Amino acid sequence: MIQKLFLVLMLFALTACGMIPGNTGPQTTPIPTFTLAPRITPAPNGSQATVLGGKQSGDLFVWIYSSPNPPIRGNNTFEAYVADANGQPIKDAKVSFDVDMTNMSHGKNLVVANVTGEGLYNGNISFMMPGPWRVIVAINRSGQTNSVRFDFNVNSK
Ligand SMILES: [Cu+2]
Repeated sequence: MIQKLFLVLMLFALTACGMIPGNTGPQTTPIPTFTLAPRITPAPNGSQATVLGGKQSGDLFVWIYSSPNPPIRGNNTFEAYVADANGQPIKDAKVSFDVDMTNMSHGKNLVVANVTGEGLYNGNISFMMPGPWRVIVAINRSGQTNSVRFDFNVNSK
């Protein structure tokens, strides 16, 4: 009886969130690890945050930083550092963060990042609940877009 009530409550909670996920198993997505190319310097100027992950897309290298790290439910500052294959910062891109959970959808949430210079782009991201989330970083340079996806967990606090 109690179990049944719990199930109903669970369903209600999931439905309230958006949609019922196809896979209800626990989906903990590890923070991606990345082996740095020898000539790339991963430390962006001025950023004190710990790197959340780094990836390559075409001739671009992208690192994201979260403050706090790991990210928490509520407000976080995300920063992307974008460099070319020679380790030179890409300073003139348009960068956005496409934010959603990986086990359910919270709808479209696109954060346009601010250019803060020297290859850094930042934006404020609010995570509605703890659990598995992803941010797709889109980097647009003169009409061409590279997208890099980062999967990570958001803590409750
Ligand atoms: Cu959710």
